[in-house]
Amino acid sequence: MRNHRQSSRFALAAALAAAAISGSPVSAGDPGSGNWPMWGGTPDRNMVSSATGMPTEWDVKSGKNVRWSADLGSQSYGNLVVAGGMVFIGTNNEKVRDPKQAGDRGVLMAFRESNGEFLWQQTHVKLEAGRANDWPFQGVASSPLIEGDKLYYVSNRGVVFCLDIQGFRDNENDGPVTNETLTGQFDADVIWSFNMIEEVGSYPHNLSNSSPVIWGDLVFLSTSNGQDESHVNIPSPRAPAIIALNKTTGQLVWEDNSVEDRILHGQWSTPAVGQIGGVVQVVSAQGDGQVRGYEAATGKKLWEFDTNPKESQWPRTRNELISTPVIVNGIVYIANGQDPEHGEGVGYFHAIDPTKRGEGLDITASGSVWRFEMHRSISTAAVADGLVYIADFSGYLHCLDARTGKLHWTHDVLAAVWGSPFVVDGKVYLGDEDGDIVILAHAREKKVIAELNMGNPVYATVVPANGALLVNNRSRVFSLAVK
Ligand SMILES: [Ca+2]
Ligand SMILES: [Ca+2]
Repeated sequence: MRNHRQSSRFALAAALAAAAISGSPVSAGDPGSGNWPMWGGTPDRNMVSSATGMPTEWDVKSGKNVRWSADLGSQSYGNLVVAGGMVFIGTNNEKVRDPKQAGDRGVLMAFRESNGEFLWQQTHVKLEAGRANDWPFQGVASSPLIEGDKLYYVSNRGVVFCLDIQGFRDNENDGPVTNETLTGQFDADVIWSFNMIEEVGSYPHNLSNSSPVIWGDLVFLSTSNGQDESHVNIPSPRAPAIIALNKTTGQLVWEDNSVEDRILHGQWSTPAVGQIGGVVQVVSAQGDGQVRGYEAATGKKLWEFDTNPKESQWPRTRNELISTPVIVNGIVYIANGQDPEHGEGVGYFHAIDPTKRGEGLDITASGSVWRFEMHRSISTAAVADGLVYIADFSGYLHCLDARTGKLHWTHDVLAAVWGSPFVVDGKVYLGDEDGDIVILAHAREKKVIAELNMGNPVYATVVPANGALLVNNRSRVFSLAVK
């Protein structure tokens, strides 16, 4: 038993986990703009960037190679994004910035990218139902998405928001929503919102955490619909697992509920979008342990793949899906696992070819390119130059051959991993619960370059943007750059 891997009380990695080269929404790569405008940078969610000049040494105590840092709340399970000269991140309200908005809340904060100046925030009181739907002090765990001057994310109350990235600092109240009660320069300007609990009947288990993804006019989200606190009942078996909203109006365009009453626990994965077999598809990892692909424009279900062996049994050997699917060259890569609260266990990492066809829509047999047995994981993969990096919750980072799944090497970080490996500048960066970030060579042979401590647990994934490496620990965000 490795006690140091024990995790603090529930928290949904999620977004993190909670789990590239052009601006085109269907190509694998980084956005190519210097920014990092969504979880994974682009809709394929691959944790890879073409940025260079990333720091490999810094010291958060002495300030070496630290451009700036800024306070967050006490727990920050979302992942930051960078766009429009700003950094956006979800956290909780233990760093109260407005006495009128005190107490336990989910918070989305905006900072200036150049110097870390706090710009504005949106806060949300907790759901009245309490921990069943909105776990205390977990904050906002959705990673926002920025497109143009609009920001999309999901609050701890299960509400999808579209905000103006300038807030009220542009002296304009953007609509249709114009009845905000707080309209100061540090407050958020809401454009529209969509309440997934009221509108589609979602019953989020412990927390709503989905990170939005956009293709065309549509924004796609997981509803986080799940079991109640009994861990037996599913109060809302008819609620969709995934929805598509019009990004301009916030209106529901399509929804799908293929999971029905087979939710193992919660639904905390986040969708990806990519071109597969000539079709733009939304790929969604759902609460029955299955990954499903949909035609993005219509919601027509195209395929489904079970990530668990037939004989497996929840919760001992059957897993849920918290990691985000990654789409590279038409192949879907994803790990299964369980809520960190459930501890360690066996898990699987899959490479899936969704162009294969099987019985009906089930491609579990025909679509399996390869499978790698590891520990349970809530991390998302990084795929670059024929190599796949995937970490598991037990603290092992694996480097696999992308074509065959053959193991090249494993590195043990000796602590639980909630975040995801990230490939940038010829290196792999990975944070852990001990607060360390390990840097290894992006190569077929294992080479550790550095291990640097961030002061407290790192549940997030590093983000390269405009020459800096941004990363947050539980309570602080840092911009790191070679001076
Ligand atoms: Ca405005
Ligand atoms: Ca407004």
